[in-house]
Formats: sequence, C-alpha cells, structure tokens
Amino acid sequence: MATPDTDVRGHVTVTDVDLYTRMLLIRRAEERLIVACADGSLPGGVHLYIGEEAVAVGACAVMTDRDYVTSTHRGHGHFLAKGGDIDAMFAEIWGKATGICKGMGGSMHVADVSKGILGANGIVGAGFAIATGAAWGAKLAGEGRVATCFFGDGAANQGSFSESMNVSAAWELPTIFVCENNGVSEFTVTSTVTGGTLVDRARAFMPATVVDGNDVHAVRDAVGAAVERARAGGGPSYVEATTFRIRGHLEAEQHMLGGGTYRSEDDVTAWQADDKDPLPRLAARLLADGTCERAALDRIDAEVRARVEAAVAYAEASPPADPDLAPQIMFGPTA
Ligand SMILES: Cc1ncc(C[n+]2csc(CCOP(=O)(O)OP(=O)(O)O)c2C)c(N)n1
Repeated sequence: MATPDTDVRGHVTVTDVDLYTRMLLIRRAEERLIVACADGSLPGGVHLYIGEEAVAVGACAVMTDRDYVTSTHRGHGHFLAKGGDIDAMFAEIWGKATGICKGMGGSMHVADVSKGILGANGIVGAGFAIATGAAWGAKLAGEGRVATCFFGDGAANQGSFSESMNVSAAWELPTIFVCENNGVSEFTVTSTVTGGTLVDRARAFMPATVVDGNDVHAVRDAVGAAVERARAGGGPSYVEATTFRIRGHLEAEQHMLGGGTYRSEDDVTAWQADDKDPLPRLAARLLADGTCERAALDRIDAEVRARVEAAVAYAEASPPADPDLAPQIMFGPTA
C-alpha cells in the first residue's frame, strides 16, 4: 500500500537532506533547551540526546506514522525524528496547557499516538514490554506495522529486556530492538555492571547486529532490513547503535555529582570531532557528493533555528497547565 511518502513496497523514501534537516532540528532544539534550562525557564530537568541524533533519525526514516516507537527518558530526539510537533513538545517541556500531554507529562513523557509515538518514559526499560505489546497488537491486526523500542545500554540490564526478546522471538512479533549504546548508564560506566555483550544476549533470540550509531545511513540500512523482515512476518531483530552522549546524563548534573566525574573530558572532546559527530559527518557527505553547497546547508540551519525560536515563543506564550487535570490523570476522570 503506497502513500505519498512511501514507495511501492511501503518503504519510506527520505532524502539525505531530509535526514540532515531532521538531525539538525533535534540538535538546535536541544541546544536551545540548554539555554532555557540554565536561565531557569523550565519547570523540570531535561536529558539531552545531543550526539545521538543519527540513531533516532536513521531508524525513524524507515518507518511510517502507522508504525510504533517507544522511547526513553532521553526522548526528544525520538519524538522529533518520528514526526512529533516541536511546538507541542516545547510547550510540554515548558509545562504549558498546549503541550502534547497538556503539560502534565513534561520532558520525560512526550508522546503522540497519532504519529505512533507511544511515549518517552521515566522508568528505565519500560519501553521493552510496551513495544512488545504493540508488536503483538500489530501482528494480530495483520496490517504490517512494526514496533521499535529505543533503549539504552543501561536499560538492557533490566530483566524485561530478555522477557520481551523472548516473547517477541517465540511469537515472531514485528518488534525491533534498537539499543543506543553510549557506554554509560546515568553516572556508571555500563561495562562495569554488564556481563558479556548485549549483542550476544540478543543473538540468543533473533538476528542481531552492531552498527556505527553516528552514521545515519548505517542505522537506516540496518533498521530498514529489520523493518523489512518484520513486515514480511520474519519476526523481531536487534540493532545496536554505538554512539555517545555529548551532554551530561541530565542538564545541571554537576550539582548532583558534587565535583565527581564518571568519564573523561578527552572522550567527550573526541566524540565531538567532525569525523565522529553525526551532523558534520553527514554535512561532509552532502558537500562531497554535490548534493548541497555550503550556502544551502547554512540556509537549512537558519530555517531550523527560526523554527526552534518559533517553538520557544509558542511555549512561552501558552497558558500554564491546568492543575485540576492532575487528579484526573492519577485517579481517573471521575475524581
Ligand atoms: C527503573 C528505573 N531504575 C533506575 C532509574 C534511574 N535512571 C535514570 S536514567 C538511568 C540510566 C539509563 O541508562 P541507559 O539506559 O544507558 O540510557 P542513557 O541515559 O545512557 O541514554 C537510570 C539508572 C530509573 N529512571 N528507572
């Protein structure tokens, strides 16, 4: 079933400029959140995805709105990559009534079911079972949808990881497990609390592969193969994307660390280099293959920055969230 943005096999057709623009939107949006967080504009904390944009954008490039994704506490990138609206996301982060969850969820709960975004989640590892359930529903409905679960290397040490892979494999569900392996879990180096390798765990259940998570094409191609297999009834897959988070676990983490460190500044600097950072890497390719001139990239940047500022203005001008909604959310509409 072809739609305007899918080809005859149902594959999404996304150009390299689209990929670049979407990654840049995430980057500029989050750079703006750094400022907003530091100047006290935000009612809560934010966990930033800067440096990992190629994972969400590469993976979501091979899905349609009808496919599902589950996200993490670091969910802005997944939301925007899957086509979520930046105005509604910023209003949510600013705690406003126009937010995508009416300002009741905040940064860690951005969701838009109309786009298949089943939600960011403050509970580490919660997405495994949610995605598996969505995949089961998709299989029963027989409409060829897939459910992709984004999760971190830290989350992979939750028991629900194996449980969800087991059920997905046993019932041949269209679940795609996309591990964002950035090497750290909050303030812990993941290898110090992890036995064996994550990809070997996954291999016990399903086809599993490791890709360069800062290469948007590598992610897109690996997840694309997994989506194709899942749509054809071939069951689940695991794709591990090696990447790095440039910012701290959350903004203002230095106040929690009290002077302590858990990774070296040299590592951070190395991953910010042009041959590592996913954005300069794709920009270099666009310039080298003649897709874009530097002026065109600059124009995209100006447009993206303007879009982000418009979202800030929208969030700031919106009315605050309605506190009367809180008991309804906690206890149901009759409370
Ligand atoms: C069930 C649960 N346990 C612990 C936490 C505290 N916590 C928040 S993020 C995090 C680490 C997550 O690491 P990872 O899954 O690798 O994601 P990353 O932050 O690296 O993107 C932890 C332990 C939590 N939110 N939920």
